[in-house]
Amino acid sequence: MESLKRIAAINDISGLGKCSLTVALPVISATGVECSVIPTALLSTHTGVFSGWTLEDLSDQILPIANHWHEINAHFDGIFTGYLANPAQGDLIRKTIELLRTADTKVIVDPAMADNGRYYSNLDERMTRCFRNLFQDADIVTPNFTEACFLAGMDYVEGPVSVSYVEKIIDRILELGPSTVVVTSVSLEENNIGMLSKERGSNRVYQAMAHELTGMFHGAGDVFASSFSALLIRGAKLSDATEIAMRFTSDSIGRTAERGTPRHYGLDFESALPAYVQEVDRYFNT
Ligand code: PXL
Repeated sequence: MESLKRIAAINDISGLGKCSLTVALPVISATGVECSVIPTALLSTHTGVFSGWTLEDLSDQILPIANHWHEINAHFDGIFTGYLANPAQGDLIRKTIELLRTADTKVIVDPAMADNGRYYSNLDERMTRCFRNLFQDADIVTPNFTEACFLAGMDYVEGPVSVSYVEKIIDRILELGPSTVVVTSVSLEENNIGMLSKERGSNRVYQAMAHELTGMFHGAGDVFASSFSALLIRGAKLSDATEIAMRFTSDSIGRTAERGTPRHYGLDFESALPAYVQEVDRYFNT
């Protein structure tokens, strides 16, 4: 029988406005994978749209938690990192990966720092340097288009872009260390949005596209990255993990728009979970 896989999710906990760990925990569990957590910061809400949020930086907790897990020989099939409260946390995460990684651990880095051509509140280009360093330890990275442009040192362009432009960005990111790059929120034509990915040593760019609903959907990147990471760690093929995670994300976006769920509260993934759990079950059990 398939053994229960375990992911260490390293991300912030924003109490309200689903993103980061309040997405990673339910989505990874629903994918049939155990989710252990190292919170990088505690916030009252995420920092997009909301103002007046509180933030407690948890930098001083990261290594003590990782050291404890190392001492008790906890095994992780995956390490999945996201939002960091400051650029210095990058080195703490690299030490954490060194402590927790074994030969069969996949490291997935989601460089959550920017969207729509701009850094999130409180963050700046020091975060790009931080993630470039962290990518040396990553197997798979999942930047959105804005983050990918910043990390590759290429101009952010609004609106549809060509596959060759995205491939150039991906090739520059592959040089930083990861063996697979998945760029999310890429528009290749009006009203379409999706993912482009490429693996080192392959010259094929894989695409998964969906119809785009207008407007900003907060936490969509976290829903995709959490589902994608858990599917991969559970053993899905890269193309299948991309497609299933994208379907779940666009289904959640569709339900958010349909039910009029306030967008800054995060994606309405709850109503998309039952169909997702069934799809995951069919995928791994047939
Ligand atoms: O969804 C990415 C994210 C994660 N964590 C915090 C954020 C954001 C985006 O705004 O503010 C705290």
